[in-house]
Amino acid sequence: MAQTIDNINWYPGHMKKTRELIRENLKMVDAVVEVTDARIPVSSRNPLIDEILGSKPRIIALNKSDLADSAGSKGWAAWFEQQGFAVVSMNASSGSGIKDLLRILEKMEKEKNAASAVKRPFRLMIVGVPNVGKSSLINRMSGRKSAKTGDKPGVTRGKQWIRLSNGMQLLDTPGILWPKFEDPKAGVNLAFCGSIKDEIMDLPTLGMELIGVLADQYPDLLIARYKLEEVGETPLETMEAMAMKRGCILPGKRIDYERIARLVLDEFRAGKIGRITLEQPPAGA
Ligand SMILES: Nc1nc2c(ncn2[C@@H]2O[C@H](COP(=O)(O)OP(=O)(O)O)[C@@H](O)[C@H]2O)c(=O)[nH]1
Ligand SMILES: [Mg+2]
Repeated sequence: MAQTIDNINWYPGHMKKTRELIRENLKMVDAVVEVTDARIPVSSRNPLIDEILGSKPRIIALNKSDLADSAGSKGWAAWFEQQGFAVVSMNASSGSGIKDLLRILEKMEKEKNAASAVKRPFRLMIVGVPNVGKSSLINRMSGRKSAKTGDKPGVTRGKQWIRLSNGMQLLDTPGILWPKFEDPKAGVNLAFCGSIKDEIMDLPTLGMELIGVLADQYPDLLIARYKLEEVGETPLETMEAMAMKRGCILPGKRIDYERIARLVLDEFRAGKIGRITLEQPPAGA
């Protein structure tokens, strides 16, 4: 079952504090892993990320790649690489891709050591918007269950460095950045992925919007999963056909829009409809 995530209540003061905290932590680290959701690599990034991180060596992690279309992730990796970033496709839950991430970090460490006379442990931190998998990644990298998964910002009592098996040091608390909540499209994408409260719009509308996107971008997956003849002319038509197939019917033979919406959102978030990338890289990448 997909979980509903409470939003951190972002307000200007909180945003400013977050930025300051990250700026302080940036002084101590050699590299940053920016975690994104591979299904929505635009919507799942903080709007000021480049400004906040500056020129600090950075790896962009396309996380939850198990849920994303592999062609989509390849396209995104190419696109981010064109922007000059190191990229890794990964699954912080299973650990797949972690080795690639470590290999990139070790290469960064070598470059840094070659350039500096004084050697000290290579230090990193993880940043990203809520629910992209930051805590899961910290747990995976450290090999322990220390970081709480879920969205609540942990209460930080002093910085703790976790020593990794390759000798690097990882900051135990991630930088939690605010999402692009001013961009309605990003808000909807984040809601599709369960990363902000569903209440961004009413549930039947959110479900219908998702069905519309899936009918456009992945009609075959939708047809296969819900045993449809074809996708409808409109999202509403498709939604109604799906409701009939799944028995989401109320007394009086009325469509249970609430139930079919819940169902499609849950199945999408669990990856049951298939591997889906909702945002495609710009053409030409
Ligand atoms: N399918 C899948 N789920 C993941 C992955 N990484 C994290 N999750 C799940 O996504 C949710 C949010 O993860 P969490 O690490 O708490 O994200 P955080 O808010 O960025 O710290 C949890 O339910 C995780 O189990 C992944 O690569 N694939
Ligand atoms: Mg977390």
